[in-house]
Amino acid sequence: ELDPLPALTSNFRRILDHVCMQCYEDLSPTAVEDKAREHICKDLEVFIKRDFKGARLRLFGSSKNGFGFKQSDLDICMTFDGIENSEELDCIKTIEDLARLLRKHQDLRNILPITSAKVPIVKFYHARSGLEGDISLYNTLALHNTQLLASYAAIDPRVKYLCYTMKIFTKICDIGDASRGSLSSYAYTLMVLFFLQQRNPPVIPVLQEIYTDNVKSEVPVDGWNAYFFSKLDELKTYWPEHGKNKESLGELWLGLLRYYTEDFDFKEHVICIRRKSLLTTFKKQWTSKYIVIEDPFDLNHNLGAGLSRKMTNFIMKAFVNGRLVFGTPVIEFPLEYPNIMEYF
Ligand code: 3AT
Ligand code: MG
Repeated sequence: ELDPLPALTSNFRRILDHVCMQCYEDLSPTAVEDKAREHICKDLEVFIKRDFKGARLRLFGSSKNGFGFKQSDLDICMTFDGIENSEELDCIKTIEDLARLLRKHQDLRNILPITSAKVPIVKFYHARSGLEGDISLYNTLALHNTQLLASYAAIDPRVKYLCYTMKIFTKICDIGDASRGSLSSYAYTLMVLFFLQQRNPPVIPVLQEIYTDNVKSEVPVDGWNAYFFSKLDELKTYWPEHGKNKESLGELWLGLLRYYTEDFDFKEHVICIRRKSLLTTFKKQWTSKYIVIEDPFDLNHNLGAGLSRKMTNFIMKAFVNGRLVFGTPVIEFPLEYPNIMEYF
């Protein structure tokens, strides 16, 4: 029932490329800002080591995956040397003790332990940087999925441009906040990666299906296999399609909006980045939801599980509108556009 789109003019193609590129230029942190994030994490680690012997803090999420905004939160994972997993730990007590200690740190405000959630965390505001953050315990799979996303971002520069464009699109359309019933940035990033894997020719491979020695490697983490091919300098040897896709950024961005509004059958298939062949919602027994996104490591986790029917429709409408807006040529790129920071 969608109206056909007119053909892209070469001028409009350039405008689309420019818009996608600008999303990255405007909002990605500088090298100095990246350093500052590392510095805050290290400083907090030194601070908590006074009370928590053997504690380690590591950044993950968009501070590390290559798709961070200047204002993105600091996602920090806490572990202890010599303790393998959180089962050996009283998580709720640790979080409460940690919150008590963090209140004494001079740069931190609004310390808030949340122990009722599935993953207990302490939230904080770092006053000197203006960044919010949270510390979780043994969020080990998230460390691995962060590395997986970072590897995809390193394969082709179009990956990070498109993921930024997608994140900005979802913020502006107000469909990118999992705490308010929509999907997380992480879920939308998986949607971009899946599209790029399914494109013909593909822009990126399926790193979880590339093995160097023909034996299925295993990296066991919390009962799941977190293996993926990470020797990116040897990728060409194992993935001959590398570099075959020559589409421009704008073509891919519009291609993505068209893919999720015209081609992809949400009822039938799962958005799944760990394999090339399509996975059915039937096989997963995930037929009660319309948007189904499988976590690449925790295969029981459907990132769309929390979506209401109403929110699902709202998200799909945003994609339909996006297809129309980005698919209808304009002559000139508006020089005056609303300050994009207002949306964050
Ligand atoms: P922002 O720039 O902060 O919006 P992000 O990628 O850091 O993007 P979040 O802060 O929401 O996203 O999440 C931090 C990391 O936690 C990202 C991912 O490694 C993990 N994560 C987030 N949501 C999920 C989820 N639903 N399932 C599994 N891992 C998740
Ligand atoms: Mg984050």
